[in-house]
Amino acid sequence: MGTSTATLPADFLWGFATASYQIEGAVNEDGRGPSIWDTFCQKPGKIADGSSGAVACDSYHRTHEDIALLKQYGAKAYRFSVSWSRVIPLGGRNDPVNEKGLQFYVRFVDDLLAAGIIPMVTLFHWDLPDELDKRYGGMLNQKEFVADYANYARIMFKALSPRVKHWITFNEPWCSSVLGYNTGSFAPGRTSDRSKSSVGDSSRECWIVGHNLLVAHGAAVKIYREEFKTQAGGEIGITLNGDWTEPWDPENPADREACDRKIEFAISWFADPIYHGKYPDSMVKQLGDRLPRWTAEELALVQGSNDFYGMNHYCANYIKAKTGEPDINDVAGNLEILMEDKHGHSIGPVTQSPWLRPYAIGFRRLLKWLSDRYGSPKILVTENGTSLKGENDLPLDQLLDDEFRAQYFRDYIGAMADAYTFDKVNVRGYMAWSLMDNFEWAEGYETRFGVTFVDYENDQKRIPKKSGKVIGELFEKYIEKS
Ligand code: PNW
Repeated sequence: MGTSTATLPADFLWGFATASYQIEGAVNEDGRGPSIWDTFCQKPGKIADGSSGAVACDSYHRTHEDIALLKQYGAKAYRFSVSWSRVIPLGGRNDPVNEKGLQFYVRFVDDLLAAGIIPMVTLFHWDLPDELDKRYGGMLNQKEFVADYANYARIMFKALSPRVKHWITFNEPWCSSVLGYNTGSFAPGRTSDRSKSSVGDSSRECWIVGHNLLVAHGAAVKIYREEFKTQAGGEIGITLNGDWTEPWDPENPADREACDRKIEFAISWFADPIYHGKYPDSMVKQLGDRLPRWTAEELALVQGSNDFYGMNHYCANYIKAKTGEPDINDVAGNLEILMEDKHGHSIGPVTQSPWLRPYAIGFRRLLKWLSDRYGSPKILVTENGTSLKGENDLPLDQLLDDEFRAQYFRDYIGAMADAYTFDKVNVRGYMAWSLMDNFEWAEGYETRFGVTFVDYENDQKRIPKKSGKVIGELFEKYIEKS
């Protein structure tokens, strides 16, 4: 819980988040083309339960149910993403636009606004049109990818601006780069590990993809600022993910240094170029010429390209410095990421997600860390939430009474209010992950993150959990009355 005198400002924007491939389903409907996730899910062994987003929450047909939920929870805003291949089935700048797909999002934005809910649109939440991957290597190909993404972004700005005033270019480029091109655990699944993929170079491709995503982000921001922003009075930024770090051995200076290095490799990889015009020294030092160099033209697009900092945050780790030379495929900064410290003390309780153990004070500390490093930017928290160990196996009445998740939100939203009130962090919005249980990528449907239960066996019926109600009560308490 936050300190009792902590508050949040009257205009604080709060609500819930989702992503297209995780909720929409209807993958073959109304002219949608396949994305790299449709293809990836078909490969045996890639998704824990062998599932896919083919039906998911069926939100393509249930936008009214989703809006009703948002209203019921009292949300001011909703963050959702657009499926690029629904709008441009083949993806490219010379490929046809699918008017039916585009109109789906136009109508949805109209319906949200009519319900008094502010839309926040993510242009890219991992579901690249599959054709672009096949045609020219997708995100690996800077020239083609940036031009195609810029074209797609302009189509969406034209269709939805000025009614949409909050834009996110990319969700978690770290995940697209590292999980997609280093570990190979996410689409398109490229890696040097030949037991997982026949193609890929973990030591190089992720750094190229990260670089290209930044340039594409910069190109879209330039278009928005030159052609749409003034009239709309809107804002645009990128969403970065990153966990907090604590030293495995606080007495050891190497572990303490490794804590910052871990955040640099996860977050500053993208945020330093945007706010400081360069990659972090720690990355240049370890990666040498495997890290692309910034050209003047690229930097002109990337530096200064955030109107706000989009922050996805879930958890924390203990960090232990490694001593030898870094592995060629290392992406973390030559360190171990651990759940327990030197004394065997766990950073937080176990959840259904192997990487996620709650540690709310880390949220406050990371907000301060980002604020200090990047000159007090406006921060919008675009995701925060938790899974719950064994939730999927609980009887329904117990599943709906998700006190563990409710407590997570009390602790994390309280920590954020503390950061705003006492550390003067300029945090202005918060979207809980997620509005409802959905397709949790390589984990399939076994892992649930929703504040709403989705009954996949019974017509995707939605039933609110306790945590959905708790979030509204928390913001009612913290937000100052204007
Ligand atoms: C975020 N990790 O992803 C995504 O933006 C969501 O789409 C996703 O559902 C949510 O978090 C919950 O997982 C992450 O392995 C996925 O460290 C995996 C990791 C981090 C973030």
